[in-house]
Amino acid sequence: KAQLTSTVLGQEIHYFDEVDSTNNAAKKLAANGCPEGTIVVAESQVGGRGRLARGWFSPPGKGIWLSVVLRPPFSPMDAAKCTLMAAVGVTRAINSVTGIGCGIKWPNDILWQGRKVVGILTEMSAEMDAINFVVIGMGINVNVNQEDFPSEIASVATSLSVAAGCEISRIKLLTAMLSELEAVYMLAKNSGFALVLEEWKKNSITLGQQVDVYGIDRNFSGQAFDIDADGALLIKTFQGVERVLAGDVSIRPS
Ligand code: BT5
Repeated sequence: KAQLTSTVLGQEIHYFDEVDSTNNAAKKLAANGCPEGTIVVAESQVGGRGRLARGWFSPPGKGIWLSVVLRPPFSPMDAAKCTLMAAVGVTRAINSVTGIGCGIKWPNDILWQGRKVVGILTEMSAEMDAINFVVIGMGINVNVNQEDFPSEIASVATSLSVAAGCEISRIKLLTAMLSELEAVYMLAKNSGFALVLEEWKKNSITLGQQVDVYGIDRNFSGQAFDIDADGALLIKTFQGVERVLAGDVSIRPS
């Protein structure tokens, strides 16, 4: 805690050697009234979660498995933008600590050379028109060896240490993440999401690409060309422009 440069995020820290999911622990704390900026970190997760009940591989000591509790004055409609905001903060931190060039794949992945190094899972509790809390979960493969990934994700996942060719200090990266995420959050709170979304676009590897979209209720293909003010991905198809607020996108190799 002495090394923290953030003033809100990480002022209350819950550290676990092993936990089912840091998001689950953070949601419990948040429901019990913990302050904004509370974080949960774990050496390992035995029930790490992705979106749509998918799993998240979280081996001990090799990653940053982190959840942050925010109580933003945003509307519940802004939840999707919290994921984009987190992606911008994490990208800044990775760039400053490692210097590897990584890019954001809409909506919640950070990739290096086409492989996932970070996944983000945002969960929200809202009543009526107000957010009670948002939990932003971030999984960063920091020092995972390539051969340690389970076979089903070995071809789509990699780590920062593989990318950089050396071990990365988890504490340096964690403190950078907290201060960058805090800065991006302040920016969104004070000036709205426009600048955050601009920065997201600059770091995006999705825009300009041919993509296949696996939406909540339909699948289609087209060219991703922009995100709108809600953070939805805009895609040119033969039928016109489609707008996707939630779903999976795969980028076609060019
Ligand atoms: C995500 O979901 O990418 C969100 C992952 C969020 C994980 C963090 S860790 C801290 C916090 N606590 C939690 O319980 N969760 C959050 P999605 O886009 O649905 O991607 C999930 C898919 O990524 C899986 O189905 C696998 O194919 C792949 N995957 C699983 N573990 C991975 C890993 N360590 N690295 C790269 N890819 C992985």
